Amino acid sequence: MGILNVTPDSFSDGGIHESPVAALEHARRMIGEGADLIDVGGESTRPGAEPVSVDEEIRRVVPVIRALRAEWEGSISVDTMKPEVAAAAIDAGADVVNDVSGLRVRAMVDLCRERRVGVVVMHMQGLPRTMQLSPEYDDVVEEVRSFLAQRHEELTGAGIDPECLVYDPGIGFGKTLEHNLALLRAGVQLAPQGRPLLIGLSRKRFIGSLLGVEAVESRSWPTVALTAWTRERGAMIHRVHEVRPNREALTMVEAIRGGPAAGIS
Ligand code: HH2
Repeated sequence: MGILNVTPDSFSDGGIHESPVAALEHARRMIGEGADLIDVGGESTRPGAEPVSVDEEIRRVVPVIRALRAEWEGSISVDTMKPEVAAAAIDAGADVVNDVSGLRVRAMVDLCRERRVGVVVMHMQGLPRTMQLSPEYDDVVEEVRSFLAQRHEELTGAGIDPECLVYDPGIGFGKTLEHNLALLRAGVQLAPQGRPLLIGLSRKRFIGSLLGVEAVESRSWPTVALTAWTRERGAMIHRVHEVRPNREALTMVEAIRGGPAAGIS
């Protein structure tokens, strides 16, 4: 999953793909590098980020999704917590909703059921503006696992097809370094009912904390290493800023595992 942030303030690529033309170019590059899915976001969720209005978020994401859909048949997800934005994105051609709040708003649940889109259900403690102030858990792995299992029951109970659901522990969303490491260690056991696990760790702050580096660019190589490692722990979708090296790492892992890429000569 290639990340396309159409925002002025995202932590890694804020302001770079703000115009629809630049955003489309970047999407094409990521597709050329092997992305199966493009995740379009119009609101930064970095710690401390200010919320964006519905109209502004629609203004940012819809033209990009519409243009990308006109030329590409792959999956397009919209990274939003707002049902109004998700609805406009689906009308423009998105077929997956990536909701970092885990579909807290009932209208989002109804929309995803009615439009029968794919759904990424993520765990987050608190909200982006305050989530990193003092995250606390008794047992982070058990709490995230049981939150996702409970959401699975509730969402399928509300009529969403279980085949549409993908789960994500939400690395860095209301979690300390130790919490993130424990969740990565747990891997696939976090996903309910054998549903696919998505991991988003690309260039995140915990990598900088472990290595003692500030610049986000210094977090790219460790991201690639962790993509390979999380694949071994069962993750099936990897949300990344730089597609090529991560795709290459996955091709290597699949070849060793004897999986889908094994036939490549
Ligand atoms: N992380 C970010 C945003 N959306 N969605 C899922 N499912 N999982 C994640 O881990 C995740 C996500 C944060 O990364 P990024 O989009 O690069 O930054 P920003 O929120 O500042 O735009």
